[in-house]
Amino acid sequence: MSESAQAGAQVAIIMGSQSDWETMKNAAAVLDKLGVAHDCRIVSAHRTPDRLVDFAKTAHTAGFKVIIAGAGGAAHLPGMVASMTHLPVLGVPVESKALKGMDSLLSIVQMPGGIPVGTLAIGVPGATNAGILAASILATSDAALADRLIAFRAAQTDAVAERPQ
Ligand code: RP5
Repeated sequence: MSESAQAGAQVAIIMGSQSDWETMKNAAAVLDKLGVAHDCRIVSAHRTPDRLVDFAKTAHTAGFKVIIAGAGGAAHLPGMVASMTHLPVLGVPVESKALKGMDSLLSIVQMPGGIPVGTLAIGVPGATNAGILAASILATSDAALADRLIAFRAAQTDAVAERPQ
């Protein structure tokens, strides 16, 4: 990455294509709600391999603490990023048209021992949970964020009706 991270961004949200944004914007949205600065970029393992190497090798010095990587189909992005950084990488399998994201899921989840990618669910729930999980990781050393995360979860609980309407 030649340009520096957005001021104070601790989470990088990267995706293989503009077409992944519909899914990955849900990770950004929940990080916004929790007040976690993030930086969103398109980094393709297949179409922009040099950008991928540059991003992964400089992510730590750029100030990122967690990387969320979403990709679909032959989804090499999260694993390739994880191979080049010690930062935690959360993988989001984007739902593909042909195989409904099963290809993405299996591409991301089956990492060889030694290079972990924390793999979330296919599609929007996975992107949302990747954002929450990134915040949870950061909250282990940020008491104010932990308070916001606890409040977020309490509000979610309170929003569940006792009975169906
Ligand atoms: C992957 O190929 C991307 O992550 C995306 O999910 C999929 C399709 O990309 P586009 O053809 O829409 O650019 O690399």
